[in-house]
Amino acid sequence: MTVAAAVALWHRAHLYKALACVVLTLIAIQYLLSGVLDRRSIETIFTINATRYATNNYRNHPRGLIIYGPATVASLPGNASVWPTSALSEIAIPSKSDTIPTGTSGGSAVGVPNQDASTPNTTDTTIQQRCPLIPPNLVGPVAVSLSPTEKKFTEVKPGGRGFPSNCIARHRVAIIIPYRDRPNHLQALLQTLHPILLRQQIDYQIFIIEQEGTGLFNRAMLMNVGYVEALKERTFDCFIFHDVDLLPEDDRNLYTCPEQPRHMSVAVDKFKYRLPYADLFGGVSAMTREHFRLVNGFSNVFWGWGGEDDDMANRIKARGLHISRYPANVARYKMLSHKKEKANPKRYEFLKTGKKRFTTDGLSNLKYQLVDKQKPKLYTWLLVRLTPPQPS
Ligand code: NGS
Repeated sequence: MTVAAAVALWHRAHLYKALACVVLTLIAIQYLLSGVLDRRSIETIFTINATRYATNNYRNHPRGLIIYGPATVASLPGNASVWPTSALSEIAIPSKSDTIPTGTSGGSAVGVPNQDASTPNTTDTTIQQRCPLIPPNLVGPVAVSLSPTEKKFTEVKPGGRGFPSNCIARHRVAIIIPYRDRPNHLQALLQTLHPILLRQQIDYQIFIIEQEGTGLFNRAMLMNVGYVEALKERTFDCFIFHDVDLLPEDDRNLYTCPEQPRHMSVAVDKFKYRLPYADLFGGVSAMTREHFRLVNGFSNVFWGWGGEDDDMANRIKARGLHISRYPANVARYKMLSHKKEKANPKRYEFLKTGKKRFTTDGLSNLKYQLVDKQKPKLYTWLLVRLTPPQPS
């Protein structure tokens, strides 16, 4: 081969390389543009980022999205006008699935007020618009106060119900709070929660499920009762299970249910705003009505402190679901101080054998008596007598 022929060959090889680069760049641009509104591609991005955070020990980095298991961004809130860029680096786009639920559980078509629950006022025919995907009045971090204030909450209806007055809510949410003997905590939580939920433009109702008597507390069973009793009132499509001692510190932590069960109290001051372990599902968590039924609710066998939330995490995984989370700089909570409760010595044993009981222990064998029910201004209160499940 002559020198000239070799040079020509060399040039041609470079030309092919340059062409390949151009083609790849065009494919990448097209992929990015088409993927921007495509949830699947966002999921891929999230999966990559989640892996990066996990492998780099950034799991609890305040800017890190924490999603364990296959990532989902089903209803991660996202809108550049509301979310600070620090939170938005991985959550930039409202997902298509963060829309009004459809089907039997769902909301109405646009412009048609929903007669069930999302309609602010069924007699008000002037309200025709669904609320925006991203609530416009969020403020971000909120100051939490432990001292009771004299707020009037004129927008809250008896029984602790609220809904937006100028648009049709996208979410019908029951907030279930297992309760006994913590009046100050309850007061502080209600004062914090109502303004946040109103700003989030959710159609919601707060249920306090109080366990009668002084026997061992059964948080899980109370939450099962809350689910059953709330559904007797209205067809809620989302359930938030909320400890009474956790005050939300940021209103961007939306009280809604994404496509996957969501652990909401990711960063708690007691744990220095770090997630203690990957499968934690305690504190505050959100599940759709369907998912909660699918996993047969919580187990009823956990009397005393601990383990029932871990059992729920196991149920979630056993059903092929996974726990999703908002970033730790948004999903922040302050824990109110209280005496440490007596831990259930059997909790690890129950956790180990839990799988055998998933289908027989939960909503399916729940027994209780409703002793009293009242609707004061800020919540719906139910006093219940729990019947321990018979050993199966
Ligand atoms: C774990 C408990 C969970 C509990 C979590 C955080 O150890 O039920 O601590 O608790 N699991 C077991 O005991 C098996 S906290 O300090 O927030 O009350 O939710």
